[in-house]
Amino acid sequence: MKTVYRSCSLCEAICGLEITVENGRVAGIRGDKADVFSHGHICPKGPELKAIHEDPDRLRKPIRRVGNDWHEVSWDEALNEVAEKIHAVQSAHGTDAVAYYAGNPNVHNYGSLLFAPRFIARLKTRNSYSATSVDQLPHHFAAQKMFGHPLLVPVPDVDRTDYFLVMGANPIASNGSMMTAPDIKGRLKEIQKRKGRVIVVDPRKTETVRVADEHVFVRPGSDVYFLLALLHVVFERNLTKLKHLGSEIKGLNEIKSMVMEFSPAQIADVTGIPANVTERIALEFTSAKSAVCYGRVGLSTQAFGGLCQWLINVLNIVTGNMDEPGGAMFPLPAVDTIGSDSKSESYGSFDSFRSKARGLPEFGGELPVAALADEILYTGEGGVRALITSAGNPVLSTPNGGKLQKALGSLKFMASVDIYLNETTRYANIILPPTSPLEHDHYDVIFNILAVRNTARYSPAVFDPPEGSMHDWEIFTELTRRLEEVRSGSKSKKTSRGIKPTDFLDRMLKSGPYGAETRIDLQKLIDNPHGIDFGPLTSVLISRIKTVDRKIDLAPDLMLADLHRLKESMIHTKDQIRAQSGSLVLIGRRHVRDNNSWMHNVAIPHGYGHGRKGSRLGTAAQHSGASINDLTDDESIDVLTGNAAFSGVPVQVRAAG
Ligand SMILES: Nc1nc2c(c(=O)[nH]1)N[C@H]1C(S)=C(S)[C@@H](COP(=O)(O)OP(=O)(O)OC[C@H]3O[C@@H](n4cnc5c(=O)[nH]c(N)nc54)[C@H](O)[C@@H]3O)O[C@H]1N2
Ligand SMILES: Nc1nc2c(c(=O)[nH]1)N[C@H]1C(S)=C(S)[C@@H](COP(=O)(O)OP(=O)(O)OC[C@H]3O[C@@H](n4cnc5c(=O)[nH]c(N)nc54)[C@H](O)[C@@H]3O)O[C@H]1N2
Ligand code: SF4
Ligand SMILES: [Mo]
Repeated sequence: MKTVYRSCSLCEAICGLEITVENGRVAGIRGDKADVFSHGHICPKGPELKAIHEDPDRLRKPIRRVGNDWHEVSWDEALNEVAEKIHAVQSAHGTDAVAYYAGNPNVHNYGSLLFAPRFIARLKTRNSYSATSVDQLPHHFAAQKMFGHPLLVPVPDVDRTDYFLVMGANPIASNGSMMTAPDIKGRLKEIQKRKGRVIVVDPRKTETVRVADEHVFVRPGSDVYFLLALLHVVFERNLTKLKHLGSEIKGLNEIKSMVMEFSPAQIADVTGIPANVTERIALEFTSAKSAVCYGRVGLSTQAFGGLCQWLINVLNIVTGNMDEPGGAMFPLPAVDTIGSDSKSESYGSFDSFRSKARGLPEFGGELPVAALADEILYTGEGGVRALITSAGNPVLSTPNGGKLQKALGSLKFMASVDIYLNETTRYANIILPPTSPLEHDHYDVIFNILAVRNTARYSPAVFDPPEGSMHDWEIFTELTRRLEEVRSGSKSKKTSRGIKPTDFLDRMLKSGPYGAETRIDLQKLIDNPHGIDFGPLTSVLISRIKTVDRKIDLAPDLMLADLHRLKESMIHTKDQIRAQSGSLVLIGRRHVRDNNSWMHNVAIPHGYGHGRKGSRLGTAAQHSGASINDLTDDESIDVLTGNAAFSGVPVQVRAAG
């Protein structure tokens, strides 16, 4: 019997787990009480890592599709075929003819996070997509434009705030997002214990609303007006406080004149929020000892998602709550990819090229995934003819999934790196299944950049990888090597097992912000299996700003320009509300036992629709409901950022025949 301590890779809370192993099998998974960050907390999903590991439906060998049948093939054959087909399609139709899609679990897997980028770069394609553009893209967009780096995303300092204004997030079900905070329920209760308040702005009475002090109902998609009106009150009553950021910002006057047009009374019809409520919340926010506004998926997936995330930052800044305890703060992670990033400009590129069919701009080198189906269906020169996916299920997770499904059927070649045969990977010609989450080590490179406390924890593998299996990162390394070989027509002398994720980790830890001070390296993390605590967040923003002039831009040109679209839309919306009173709009949600489109084999109840033909999941999953994304529209995007706008979809409901 042995006990292994590691973080849970299923959601952003990164809870510490205590996993006991007996006779080569998981005997139990509990919360690790000694964990420096999560102190024993877990949710019902954590223990399901055992079920995923043991799930007979989980793929363990590469498989090839012949017609509707799947056959096992050797790794060597499978990897060669993928490399050869990529090369063949690119030779015939150009490098852009091969597209790449990265799904959500990649950010929970440091091997793929660190090694997939090199493969994607070698594909030399403009058709790179990810789940970012159906999720948090507006956060990165606002961060890039205001602070100069897409990952300089502020997180709410929940452990010290006195006033938590939550918009479009349901952390009690999701366990928090762009805010790594294990046991968020406990942390919210602590706010209330110290006489602070939690206010939730949401169209639905959610699980989070139930533990909050106040629920503000908002008409879906109208939050941007509410944010403008809050700022209106702050400026009109001269309540701005800039504190230490006063000399670091620019654009204050532009903001001030712009919000004057949006008074609480003017936006009341559109948002459904009475003027006196908006005014009161603005006053409470500015008079609280500390306050923070936080907006998540419900805000990002709107037609004005980019403006929403921008205005949230502006509100926190002009009320003296940015980079201050209890406000929105910036973590200083032990592996600091922001601090070490010298060319942030290229990482945060925007509109340096556009998608062929719809002319949508790229951000950070990626095109909006809402454009993918059209790129595949584009028959002219430059259309997508082959697709590689990694850890994703865009047929269920992206708008108008039915259209994408049809498009996938028309591809010349598709390959997927995934542990399941799902509604998307079933269109692949080859599926390359990596090791299970318990068979590889892990370090939370991304979530420590978004965490409410500075900590570090290394997760060793629980089991050795089975003979003849491959990790995600090894698959990418091998694909890169073989692609180079077929391209050059000669065997490469390089061995594929050169640098490992741990080499990178050790180096980054040593050169990171705590490397010299606490002599932190991989060995030190191994010696501290419950993690190392570096304490609460500190004011670090000024030293981390990456804009060219080192100023925080409160009023980026692109945001100001997008306000014109907003003003037109406001007139529009008022007409629509009058015309369609009583009609319904569809919004998204999450269930605590869910994980996007997967885990439906092992946990109960977004991402349904497994009843589609060809689904191989268990019958429970197959009968568990329809896909919301069969109803959402791929044409409906936030024009500014390209993020899918699939919350607030007008629908008609009638009795089934
Ligand atoms: N209508 C609507 N649609 C939404 C949303 C919404 O709120 N409403 N939310 C959106 C959001 S926020 C997101 S993030 C997307 C998610 O959308 P996607 O990222 O496209 O889909 P997931 O369901 O997360 O796909 C997970 C896949 O990864 C595989 N997988 C799990 N672990 C690993 C691993 O370690 N390695 C590999 N190679 N594969 C692995 C699983 O088998 C599964 O097939 O959905 C979006 N879609
Ligand atoms: N249990 C579980 N946890 C998860 C996931 C999961 O599938 N299951 N997925 C993970 C992923 S990939 C992500 S990105 C995070 C997301 O984490 P959260 O952002 O917390 O996501 P949701 O729980 O979907 O909460 C979104 C809320 O937005 C509200 N909403 C919808 N439209 C609007 C609107 O127009 N305005 C406002 N104000 N609110 C609106 C919805 O009613 C809902 O309460 O969760 C992660 N954690
Ligand atoms: S809250 Fe998230 S990280 Fe914690 S156990 Fe549940 S799924 Fe895992
Ligand atoms: Mo997500």
